[in-house]
Amino acid sequence: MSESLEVHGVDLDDLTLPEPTPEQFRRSLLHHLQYTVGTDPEHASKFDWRMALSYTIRDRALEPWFDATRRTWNEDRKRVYYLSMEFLIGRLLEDATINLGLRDVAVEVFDRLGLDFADIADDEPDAALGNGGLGRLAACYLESMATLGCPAYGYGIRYEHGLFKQRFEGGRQVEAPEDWLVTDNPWSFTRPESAYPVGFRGEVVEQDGRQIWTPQLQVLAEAHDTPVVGYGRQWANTLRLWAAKPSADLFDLERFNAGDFTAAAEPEAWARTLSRVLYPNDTTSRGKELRLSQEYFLTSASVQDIVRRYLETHDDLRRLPEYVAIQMNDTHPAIAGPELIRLLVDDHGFGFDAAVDLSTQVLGYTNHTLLPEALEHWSVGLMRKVLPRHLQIIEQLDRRDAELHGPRPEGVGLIGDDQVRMGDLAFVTSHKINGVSALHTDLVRRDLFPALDSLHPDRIVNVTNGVTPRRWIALANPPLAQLLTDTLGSGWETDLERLKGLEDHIDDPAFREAFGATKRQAKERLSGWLADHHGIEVPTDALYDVQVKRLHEYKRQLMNILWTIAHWQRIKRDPGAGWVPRVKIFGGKAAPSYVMAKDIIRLINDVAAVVNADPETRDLLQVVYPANYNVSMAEKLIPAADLSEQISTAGMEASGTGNMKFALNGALTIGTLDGANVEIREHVGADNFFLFGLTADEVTARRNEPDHARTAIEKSQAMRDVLQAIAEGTFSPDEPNRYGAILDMIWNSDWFLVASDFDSYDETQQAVDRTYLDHERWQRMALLNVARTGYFSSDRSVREYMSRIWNITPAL
Ligand code: HBZ
Repeated sequence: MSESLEVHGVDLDDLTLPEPTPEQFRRSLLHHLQYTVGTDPEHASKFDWRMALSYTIRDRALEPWFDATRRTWNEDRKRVYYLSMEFLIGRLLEDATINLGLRDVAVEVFDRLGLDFADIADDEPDAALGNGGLGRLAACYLESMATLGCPAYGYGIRYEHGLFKQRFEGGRQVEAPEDWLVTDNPWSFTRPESAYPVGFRGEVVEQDGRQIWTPQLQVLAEAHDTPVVGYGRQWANTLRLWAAKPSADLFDLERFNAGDFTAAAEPEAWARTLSRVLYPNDTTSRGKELRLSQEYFLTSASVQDIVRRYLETHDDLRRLPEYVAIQMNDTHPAIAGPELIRLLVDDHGFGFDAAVDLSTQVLGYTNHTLLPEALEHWSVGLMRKVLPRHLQIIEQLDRRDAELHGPRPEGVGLIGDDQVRMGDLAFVTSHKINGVSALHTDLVRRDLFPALDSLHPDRIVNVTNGVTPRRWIALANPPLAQLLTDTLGSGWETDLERLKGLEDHIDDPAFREAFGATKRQAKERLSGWLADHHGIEVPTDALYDVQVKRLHEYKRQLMNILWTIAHWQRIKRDPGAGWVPRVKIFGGKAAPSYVMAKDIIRLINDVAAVVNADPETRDLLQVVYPANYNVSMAEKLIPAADLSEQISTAGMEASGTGNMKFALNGALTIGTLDGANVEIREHVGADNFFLFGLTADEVTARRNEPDHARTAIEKSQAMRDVLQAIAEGTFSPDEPNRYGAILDMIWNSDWFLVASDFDSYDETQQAVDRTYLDHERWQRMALLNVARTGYFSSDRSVREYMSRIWNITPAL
């Protein structure tokens, strides 16, 4: 803790709150209920209680927050700036409560009031400011940076509407806007004093050898800060989200006075659209001017804020890399390089080369995908229109690179085919580029940046993803957390490799029984929640087989549902064969314009309707797909899973992070050698992992074989039976041809090799059943998954970023 400090004659230490007794906590809660929320216990709604609780908890977050901020200034520490278009933070109340060490007190106080803490916490809307893995990773890393005492800011956009809400109508996905900000957000502090102008379009003119950019449009980026408290309340960082506001001169008074009210308000409306909605695509977002403008809006405001903060206590920008590390979460903020160069050259008088060197030392770039459609490209024309000065800088960078490195092979360079390649731009303006799993990083080197890698062989490094055990064990799975604490003592939360200690207890039947009980409790919690919130009844004594993630062909939810059909057909042929009862659980959203993914959703729901209504199989197989999968649903599903489906076509899933959450909660993985599955399997041991399918190299080879799909289908009786049932309209009797597009794709193209991997998947699923019947064996395998996956804590990942990329030492 820092020394006492006096400001305006107030000793700041006098303002700090002591650790609350239950009585103090209760008083504070009731005080907020009355004086902040404006109601009394007699009339308070769940919302009122949740707000009062949030303010009570938030009060306790402020001390570590101020303290960490003050320490960082006083000790003149280096800071990390994590730039991301997405922060999928979910709910904050319970997470903050746990990290502040107040969960027990809060539960007790609510008990005494005759209320249920969990029920109140469940009232909070999810902050769904992200699509999937990339956004959730940013949230886990923020939490780990705070826990480790790494001074850091997350910079993002305060979308008014986060990821759309999903519901099903006749099995089809229907999207509705999400509106998390409609009710007050108790976690956010508006900072009107931290507002920056961000310019767009306009012209660049040369004056005395300098380029002067006069934007045609200007908006204001206004800061909204959320404290991110680390576990153990020793440190807290800031998530700063930018909201777009029209700047005063955007309103066209002249037009207004001339009576053209709508036109006068147009620029103002445009400004607000910048922070209106999150793009719901987890792959393509190409070509959209609004998306490019959003990316620049985030990046420019953040870079201005970073430079302003540095210059408050330093005057020599040449020393920026000693104090600032900026991490770009994929290429979405890759305009940060040109923006920093622009500020250094145009506003601070740097030469171009010096500005490039400096920027490169500051910046790092994390790649999350190899999918060609996900690699960002912006047309030169659009870039010239929206960011004319930045295009000049990119062209200058491209020429400089060509001069430095001589003639370049075809396809190399920042600009080609009239497109700006954002990956290459991010690469040349960063000192480190990282992939997110060992396999992915190898493929980034080999397939994505082979030329740049040979020019800069030390730049590409690996940092395998991780997840925070505070949210994904302590919060999501309290019974397991309690068992860990009882067995290992406290401390595993911040030193997850201690889970290894569980192996010492694996031969103790009582311990295994206690472990099994945590899974049972999680299943009971889940089945209660499914009944209450989705009207779905599921048995608790079945194998829970879960695939939850964005809908994408490469993730192969299709293969999973096809196998489900095969399994159903088999049960029907021989109902008495001693089947393991299974609940197949699906969850996830499809990008609204992704037709094939939406077809797959509909097929899953159609299969569910038929299978669940079948009296012959009902007790042995159920298919459920609760709508609107999000972070808080994940917190309920993952602890209850026995089997984790990680079945992407090898070489296509950069890492996966759900795979880690499941293993840490004692689910066994059925998976391909893809992304971090490879490392999970190495850690848990091949015997404790259900491996199937082609390897990444085999996938490449197989795709070159003509008719690979047809050949595979012809070899597989099971696959043919399934496809025939679909073609006959078994699952869409009123419209037998409903799945014609899927069938045509499987027979004739099958880029994702569903047919090629089907039999291997099928055999492995049967091995899953056999193993599950051996209760003790399954229990041991599950335990070993928990014990051996401590490596996948995001604390380990963040430490690697700190040492390999950011060159920063934590303050704790
Ligand atoms: O990032 C995911 C990867 O698919 C997954 O394998 C990895 O574990 C995770 C974290 O590293 N990628 C995404 O989630 N990507 C996006 O959500 C995305 C969002 C907007 C885009 C492109 C991609 O324009």
